[in-house]
Amino acid sequence: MSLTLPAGLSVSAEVDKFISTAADSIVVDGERRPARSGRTLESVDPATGAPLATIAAGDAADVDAAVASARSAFEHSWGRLPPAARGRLLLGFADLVDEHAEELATLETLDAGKPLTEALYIDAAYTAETIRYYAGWATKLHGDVLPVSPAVGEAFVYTRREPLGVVGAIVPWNFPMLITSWKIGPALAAGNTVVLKPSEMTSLTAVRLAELALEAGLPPGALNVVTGFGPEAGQALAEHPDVDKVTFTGSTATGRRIVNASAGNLKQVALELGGKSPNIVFADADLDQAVPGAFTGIFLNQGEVCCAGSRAYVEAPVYDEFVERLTAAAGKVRLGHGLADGTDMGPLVSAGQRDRVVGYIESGVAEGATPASAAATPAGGYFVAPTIFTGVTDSMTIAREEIFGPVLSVLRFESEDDVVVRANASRYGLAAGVWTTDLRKAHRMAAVLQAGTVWINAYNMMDPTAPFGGCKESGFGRDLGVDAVRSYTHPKTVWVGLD
Ligand code: TXE
Repeated sequence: MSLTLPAGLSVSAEVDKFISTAADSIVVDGERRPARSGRTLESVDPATGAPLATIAAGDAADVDAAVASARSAFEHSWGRLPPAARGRLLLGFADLVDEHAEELATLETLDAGKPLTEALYIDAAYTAETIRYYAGWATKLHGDVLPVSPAVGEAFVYTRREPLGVVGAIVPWNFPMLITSWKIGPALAAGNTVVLKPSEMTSLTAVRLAELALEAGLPPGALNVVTGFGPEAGQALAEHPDVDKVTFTGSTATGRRIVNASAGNLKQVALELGGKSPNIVFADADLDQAVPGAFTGIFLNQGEVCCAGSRAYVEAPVYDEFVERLTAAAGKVRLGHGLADGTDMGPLVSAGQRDRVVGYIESGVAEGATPASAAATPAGGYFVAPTIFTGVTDSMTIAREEIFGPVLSVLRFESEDDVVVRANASRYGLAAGVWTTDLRKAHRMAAVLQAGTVWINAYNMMDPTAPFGGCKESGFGRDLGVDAVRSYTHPKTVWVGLD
């Protein structure tokens, strides 16, 4: 298939060539292949709605082959390498991601819609950094010598940090390659092998990453990719009896299915799910920081961010000024094709996601809130203008449910005690933001907010060293940081009798 782009836009020959071969998108045993069934699915450019790529629609048979390949690599190649060798190969992989950053970012923009600058400086850059960070951990995972007191005899007891085996990684469409790196970086560094199931809407960069891993010298089978639909390929991976752990980022509804599917062989599960994160602006905040902070907190990546600060709680004395300044900023957003110069915000990922977000905007109006959205939306494509709701109450649907689009509810609060109760009254607990110049208040808030991450006078800051994940129905387990790499290991206890 040859790529159709709006007038004036173009991509490199290598991007065009990669897209034209995308039907061989299943990577097993170091080879790209079509689905065993021969079935395919279509990926679209969400900025135009035009077909983008035909990719393989893998199913349980492809998952079986990929898991067998991963098991073999775990037992015979990747899993047998000394840690330093794994670390060196992962460093080479990270360097190749950097070398191909432009190509990867272009693929991500075409597939997911996000502006190219974001794809380049956030997605591609931090994918490389994450893999590089975990390359370092390959040589730093170790057990302990234990001070035991045996009832009988003498013993020397130590633990070894062992990899789990085969890891199934199921990732979503909002940060396809970045979230992939959050899973494969620590899993591979710890000596596991991986079967990756990208979203059916955004599979291109996963396939390209797997090719780059092979080019870097990772053995066939260390990183396999099965593209396909969630209920087929994803479900088969979550159920597979020879998968030792499944790590998932996506919706809370699918997270529940994965927990059920994991019960067959009692595989380990880590879930990073949805959120409805409060972003709290106190009257003593520096509004020159808080307004742009709340803006990127909700509008980065078109609002398709699991930790988006989608409930802004603003203290009464600064409420009007905050709303006025934020609405003015939102009105200036330039929506457009992610590859076009000057685009601030791209389309949502699919027609379905656009319809879901528009449905939420309609529900907000129907329940009595007032929307403001002044930015112009281009014709064609799945664009939704940044929308700011005032007159929102905590019980409205738009204040309770994850929208996953550029829609913000701004709620007024009167006191610290009031806002803590309201911020925590959510089934989610992924992230929270606090804007204040009062140090003591900031730390009091950080302690009481029910969230996996609390940002103070900041929002959406991430780093490979900083654990990320949630509590309550936002899931359990952590991506990133040392917590993540440890979670892909288990401590094996070794007793040596000394008598
Ligand atoms: O997500 P799914 P969807 C939220 C967001 C969005 C909503 C729906 O609110 O509007 O979810 O998005 C795979 N077994 N988030 O339906 O289904 C699927 O193929 C195994 C928040 O696209 O969770 C994809 O690879 N896997 C979120 C991945 O799960 C299955 C990011 C995520 O898709 C499966 C995305 C199954 N039965 C959506 N069904 C975040 N927290 O970042 C689907 N999948």
